[in-house]
Amino acid sequence: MTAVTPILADIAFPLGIRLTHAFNIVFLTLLVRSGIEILGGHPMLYFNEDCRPGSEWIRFSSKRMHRDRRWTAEDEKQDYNSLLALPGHDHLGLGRFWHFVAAIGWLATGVLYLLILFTTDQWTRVVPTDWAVFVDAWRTGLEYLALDVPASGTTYNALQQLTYFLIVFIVSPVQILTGLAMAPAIEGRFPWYSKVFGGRQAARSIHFIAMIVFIAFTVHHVALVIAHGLLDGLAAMVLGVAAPDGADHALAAAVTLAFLAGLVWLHSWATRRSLQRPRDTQRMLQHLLDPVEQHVLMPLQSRQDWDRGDISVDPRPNGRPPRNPAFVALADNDFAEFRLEVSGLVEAPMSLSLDDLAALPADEHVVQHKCIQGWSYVAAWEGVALSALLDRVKPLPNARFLVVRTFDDKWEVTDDQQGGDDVFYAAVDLDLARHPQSMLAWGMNDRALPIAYGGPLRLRLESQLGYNMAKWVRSIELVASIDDIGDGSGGWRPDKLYYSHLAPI
Ligand code: HEM
Ligand code: HEM
Ligand SMILES: Nc1nc2c(c(=O)[nH]1)N[C@H]1C(S)=C(S)[C@@H](COP(=O)(O)O)O[C@H]1N2
Ligand SMILES: [Mo]
Repeated sequence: MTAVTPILADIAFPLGIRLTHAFNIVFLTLLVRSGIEILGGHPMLYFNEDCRPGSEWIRFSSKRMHRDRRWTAEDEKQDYNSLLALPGHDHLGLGRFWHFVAAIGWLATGVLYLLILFTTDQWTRVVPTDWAVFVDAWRTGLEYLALDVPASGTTYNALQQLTYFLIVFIVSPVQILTGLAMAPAIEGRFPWYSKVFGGRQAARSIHFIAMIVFIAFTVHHVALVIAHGLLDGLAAMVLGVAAPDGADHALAAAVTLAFLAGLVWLHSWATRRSLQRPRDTQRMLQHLLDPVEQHVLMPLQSRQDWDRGDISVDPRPNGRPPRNPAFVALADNDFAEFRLEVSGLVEAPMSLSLDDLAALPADEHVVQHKCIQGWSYVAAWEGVALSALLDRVKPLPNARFLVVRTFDDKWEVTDDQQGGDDVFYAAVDLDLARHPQSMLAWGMNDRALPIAYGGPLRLRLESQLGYNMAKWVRSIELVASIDDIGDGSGGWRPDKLYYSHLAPI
């Protein structure tokens, strides 16, 4: 082996590289912790699209509940500790807010990093230009195995260069692409796209595996930095100083400690704020994400058209059927007396029986249902397009939202701190209601809509996550503002569980 040359002797990282390296650590740690929170929403991973209980390849939960049929998907959630998850304690909605805000920051950091790499000669450090790098990496690997610190090449040794290349140019893009493949708006508009990864559930599994790769890389990376000389490494990556002296070492160590302290403070602030002031946190993060979701994701209209052969057998439902007397009496009489009331800011209010609804032009879509928790299934839904209904009631110009109210008293959480005594409702933007695959469904898989899945009438919004697709619909009111509806967050779950009022991702 050749004499060990001082590693990094000739790298003085420019400021841009040093800053993006630091921001990468900030956003990545937020992404991992919030990702773990999301995982807890449905702590099972699959490589199939119907998520049948027992078909997962891995689970992170001790609950085993599919032996009887009284559980619903909500019961499968796992609440993780706040040290692990952001914010922890079963706050899926807030976890997702943090994940998407951090993802935007991480993407911006990545774009900046790539701009710096490729507008200078910095890229030569991380992009191999010669196949010999593989042979060299192998040799370097053997040297590490012999517990030798190998000689560096021009800057990094071949193994370092290859792992940096893989993380930046393979694993990061995979993480972004699989993340987007799980957004219902994108899956709905470009159904072929998530199939590239083998479907939404495979994308979710790959997304998780890539996180493990990130964590493994980071552990290994930091170990190597230490093996190569921690203080030299920090001087290069924190101060941009090559061939540092003792004063540089001290300063680099101090800046690093201050950075780590700031990082810990940020995480604990985000966690405490989320747990102590969830409504404020919801509003704050919603404010940051709304513009992106409104302009980029909400306009995407679902064009799903699955094969009937893909329809899932006996999927898990979510939410327990209402128990209030009004609903029970209607059900006892096969919903003959059921009337859907459509009112509010409309020219022609209506009261429609199931027969009236069935007499309207019928649509059918074979589509995938995606719950915010993570699970999915495929079904055929039959019903009337919301746009066809709206054309009949004629919304007034100032109407902006449909408030869809239900018979659902949420009796199962009435004693809960979530305050479940208010009925379940969903507020739907008029534009979204007019999407071609937004409908009021009265049929499922060629049968009358079963009560378990929202019979006699439920909402379907195929470019969205499932939580606003109100089941057991009772009435629709058109309104100009949702500020005074419920707690003003745009739906029962947004009100009680701090979910986003938009559900395209
Ligand atoms: C642009 C970047 C990213 C986007 C757009 C994104 C998007 C998403 C989405 C949509 C989900 C929810 C999945 C569901 O509905 O079930 C999710 C979950 C998750 N994300 Fe990300 N993500 C990104 C980056 C990352 C990174 C960098 C990590 C970790 C290194 C990460 C770790 C996780 C984990 C652990 C989960 C939960 C479990 C799973 O679905 O695998 N994400 N992400
Ligand atoms: C506190 C944790 C970290 C420390 C102390 C650290 C330190 C360093 C140092 C000293 C270098 C200079 C080159 C070398 O010595 O190999 C470096 C480069 C690099 N680090 Fe980190 N790092 C940390 C976390 C991370 C994380 C979490 C990632 C990404 C997952 C990452 C990705 C990279 C990449 C891609 C380079 C090469 C950058 C370039 O040459 O343009 N680092 N890191
Ligand atoms: N009335 C009512 N509608 C509801 C819910 C609910 O709890 N009550 N849950 C929502 C959620 S979170 C999901 S994922 C879907 C589940 O639909 P499914 O049970 O037909 O699969 O219904 C949505 N509509
Ligand atoms: Mo859901």
